[in-house]
Amino acid sequence: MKQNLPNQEPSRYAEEGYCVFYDHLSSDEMQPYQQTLDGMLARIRPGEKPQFMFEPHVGSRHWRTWLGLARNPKILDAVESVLGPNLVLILSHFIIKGTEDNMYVGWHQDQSYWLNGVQGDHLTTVWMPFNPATRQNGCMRILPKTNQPLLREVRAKEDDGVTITTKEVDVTGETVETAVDIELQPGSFSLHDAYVVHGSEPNVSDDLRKIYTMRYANADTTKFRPEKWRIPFFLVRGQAKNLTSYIDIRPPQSLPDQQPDCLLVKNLKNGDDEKIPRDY
Ligand SMILES: O=C(O)CCC(=O)C(=O)O
Repeated sequence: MKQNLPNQEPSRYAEEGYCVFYDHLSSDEMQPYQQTLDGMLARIRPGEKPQFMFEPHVGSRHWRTWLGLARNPKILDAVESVLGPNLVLILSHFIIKGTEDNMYVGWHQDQSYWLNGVQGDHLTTVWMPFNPATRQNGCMRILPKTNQPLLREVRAKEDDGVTITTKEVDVTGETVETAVDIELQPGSFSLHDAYVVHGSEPNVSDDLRKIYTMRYANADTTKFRPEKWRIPFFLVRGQAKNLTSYIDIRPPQSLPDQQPDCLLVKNLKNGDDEKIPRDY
């Protein structure tokens, strides 16, 4: 199979729709996070699915750890290089693929999932591996330059209880030929635009594929609707003139003492969320 090389230039992010950042965090920096994630995976109960560990920076017992990672200055410098200086953390999610779950991620645009609470053309995802992400274990595949700021027609996909994608888009075989495999070691990460089309194949290796995603918005150009979002927005850097309701975690101030009071946390406490693992 032909291998297309990934873009490493933040200055080409706007055109390509993504960029990789190699070796930004050391193995010493990554290790505590890898250990924390492994503890979370060890607590998964029978019938629970690791790919549904949504919003750990708010809902998990390690929420402060994940909130801390989301404001890591090295990560925010990369995000700032493509979104500008005023940054809001909107979401996070572990996308873990098991060895036998056959989970693939269909071609999609992230923005089509978020319109309810976040609208804007300057949204990005940090896609960060906690073990090597390879073609064999189903690393993300990006279709470069598909990031025109418009939403493509989506095909609603039945929620089969396994997939995380329920809104897929059609792409031609010719476009798929241009796909770039985001193969990365821990310590490296990529950023992808919320309009760029991407997906991934199932994991056919003997080990889990462990990815964390952190999603950010440009605070100036994004329209936020906190009342429609089940977790708080967090200001991580710069200013947020367009956003009145948020939790300010800009370094060097300390992280909140209390787990944020929000719909997600209420649902988890009441057992009203049927997908997120109970004790993640
Ligand atoms: O991790 C993957 O395979 C896909 C990632 C993805 O869809 C996303 O981060 O938006």
